[in-house]
Amino acid sequence: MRKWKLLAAVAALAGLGFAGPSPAGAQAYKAEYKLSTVLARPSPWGVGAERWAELVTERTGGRITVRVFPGPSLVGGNQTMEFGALRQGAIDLSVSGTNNWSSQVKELSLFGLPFLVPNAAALDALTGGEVGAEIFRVLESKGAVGLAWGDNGFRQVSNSKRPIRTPEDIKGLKIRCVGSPILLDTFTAIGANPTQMTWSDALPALATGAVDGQENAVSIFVSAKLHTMNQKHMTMWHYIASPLIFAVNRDVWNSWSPEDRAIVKQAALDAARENIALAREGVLTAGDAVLKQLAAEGVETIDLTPGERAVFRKAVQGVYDKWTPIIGQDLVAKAQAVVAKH
Ligand code: X2X
Repeated sequence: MRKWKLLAAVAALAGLGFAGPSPAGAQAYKAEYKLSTVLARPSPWGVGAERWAELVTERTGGRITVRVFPGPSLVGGNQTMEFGALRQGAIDLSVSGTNNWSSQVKELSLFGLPFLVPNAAALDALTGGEVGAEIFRVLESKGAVGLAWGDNGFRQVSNSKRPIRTPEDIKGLKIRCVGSPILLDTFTAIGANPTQMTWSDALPALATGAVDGQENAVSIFVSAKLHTMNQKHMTMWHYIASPLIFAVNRDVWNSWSPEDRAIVKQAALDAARENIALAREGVLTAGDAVLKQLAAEGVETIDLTPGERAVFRKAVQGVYDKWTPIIGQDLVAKAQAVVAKH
C-alpha cells in the first residue's frame, strides 16, 4: 500500500516535471487560442468571456494566450453553429448560452423548458448539482470539456406594441427568438408569431420594426440599448433561465499539462463568478435599479402575479409533452425534483 502511494507520488511529480512550456515529446501548445463568445463587454456575458481569456493568459504567463472573438465571428455570426465548431477545433474555447448550443446538444433544451426554473437559487442547484454534472458528461462525450457555469439571466419579453399580461396580449406579435427550436414552440403555443434569427440580425430587425419584440435578459436589453429600438413594454415573466457554459475543445484540453488545466479551470470559475454577479444585479422586478433606469428611458415594466404566470405555464403544457422525451425523461425528472425544493 505504502509502496503504491509512493509510486503514485513519483508518477505525479514526473507528470508535473513534463508540464513545461514545450516539453519534449508532448503535444506543442498553439501560439494562440481562439475563444468564441456571442457578446463582448459591457454585457455580463462578455465580461465573463473576456475576463476568462485575460486570467488564463495572465496566470499561465502567456503559455496559453487566449484571443476573444465576439460576434461570434468564428462561425460567421451564426451562434447556433458554435458548438460544432468547438468540437471540431475551429474554436478552442467558448462561453456560450445553453440556448445557442441546444440544436446540437439536445439535453441543453432542458433550460428551454418554459417556466421550469423559478429563481436563481434553483438554477444554481441545477447547474451545481447532478444535472449540471450530467450535462457536462454529455458535452465531453461530444468533444467539449465544460469547466464552469455562468449566467445570462432570466429571459423576459419586450415589444413595441403593447403591455403583455396574458397570452391574449401576445397574440400575433412577431417576436424574435434566439435559435433554439423549443423556444419557437413555446411562443407558438402562447399564440405569438416567433421568428428565429441571429443576434446581429435581431438588432436591425427591431430597429426597423421588421419584428415587434424579442426575448432576452434585462442585462442584454440594457447593454444593447433595446429601448432605442422601439422596445417600450417589458414583461417580467422569467420564462426561462439562460445559463452560460465555459468550455474547451477536448483535444486542446488534453494537450495541456495538468498544471495548466488547473489554471484554466480556476480562471473559468473566477470569471463565471464575476459574470453571474453582474448578470443578476438589479434586474428582476420593476422596482429594481436597472429597471428604474429603463423606466426613465420610457420602458414600462410589467411584473406578473403568480396567477398570471400560471396562465402562461398552462398554455405551454404541450411544449413539455413534446420536448421531455427529446431532452430525456430522466434528466427532466431529475431537474423537476431539484426545482421542487425551491
Ligand atoms: O441571441 C441572443 O438573444 C443572446 C445574445 O441572448 C444569445 O445568444 C442567447
